[in-house]
Amino acid sequence: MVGAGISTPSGIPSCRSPGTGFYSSFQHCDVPYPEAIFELTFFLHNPRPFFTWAKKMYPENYRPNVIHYFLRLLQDKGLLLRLYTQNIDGLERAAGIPDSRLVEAHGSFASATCTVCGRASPMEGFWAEVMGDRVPRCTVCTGVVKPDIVFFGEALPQRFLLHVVDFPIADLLLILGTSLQVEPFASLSEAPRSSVPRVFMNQEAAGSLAWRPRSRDVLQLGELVDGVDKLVELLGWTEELKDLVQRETGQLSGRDR
Ligand code: CNA
Ligand code: ZN
Repeated sequence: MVGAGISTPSGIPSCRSPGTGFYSSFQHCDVPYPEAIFELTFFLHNPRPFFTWAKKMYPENYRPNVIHYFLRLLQDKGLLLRLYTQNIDGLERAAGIPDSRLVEAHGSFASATCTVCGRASPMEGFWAEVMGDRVPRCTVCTGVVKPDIVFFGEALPQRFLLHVVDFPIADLLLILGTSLQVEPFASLSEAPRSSVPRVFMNQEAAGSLAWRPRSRDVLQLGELVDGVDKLVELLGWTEELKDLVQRETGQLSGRDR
């Protein structure tokens, strides 16, 4: 299970970091309260603040970091049953986690849909509008187009239900970079069998791991990159991860040229 904290080393602020979190960046915008930019009623009334933020999420702006590649290494070694992410930045996919292993629980910017007629909207046109500071509109009915990220009160994607089959058979749960405040995602932390170790790496303790700890829990508090480095070293994978990062980041920058 991962959250916004795994992407802060890629330069994407998490929600609640005081001063730098993206909720604080909306204090001066035309929004009644920061979370409103992810509420459907507010979005339909005034989509501009959302798209001002969405512009910063343009996929080319960010690259996966060592934490994403650690998850990729788990996948390459056949150890990753599933990756449940709350992030909508698409960096797990960019790091090479295949669709079949990924549950983007809060959706992603990979696709977008008209809020009026429900037609899928081509993404090139969508980004051209967003990057040009215009609200993207449906070419058929002129309705506002919304990326398929899950707003407050919206249903999670069908794939989220995979947790029903995954969690009972997992033999380790890694929880990285999340404040475990958003439901129903947060409650997945309680879904593994009670004998299954949960390894939580985050700046601070949070959620059920703070208020209902289990005897086999491992908490690695502090900077996430340091925590992941430490685990990778204990596993003897330091060189392998370094090679993977070099190979992949080389390819990504090669693609830019
Ligand atoms: P959150 O509530 O912002 O919590 C993030 C957690 O990560 C906090 O406890 C931070 O202290 C911790 N953290 C941040 N950086 C580090 C670091 N470098 N080392 C250690 N700990 C760190 O975010 P959640 O994911 O828990 O909340 C769920 C929301 C946030 C989801 O709906 C996301 O869609 C949404 N979000 C996503 C992104 C993204 O896609 N990258 C960015 C911001 C918010
Ligand atoms: Zn339409």
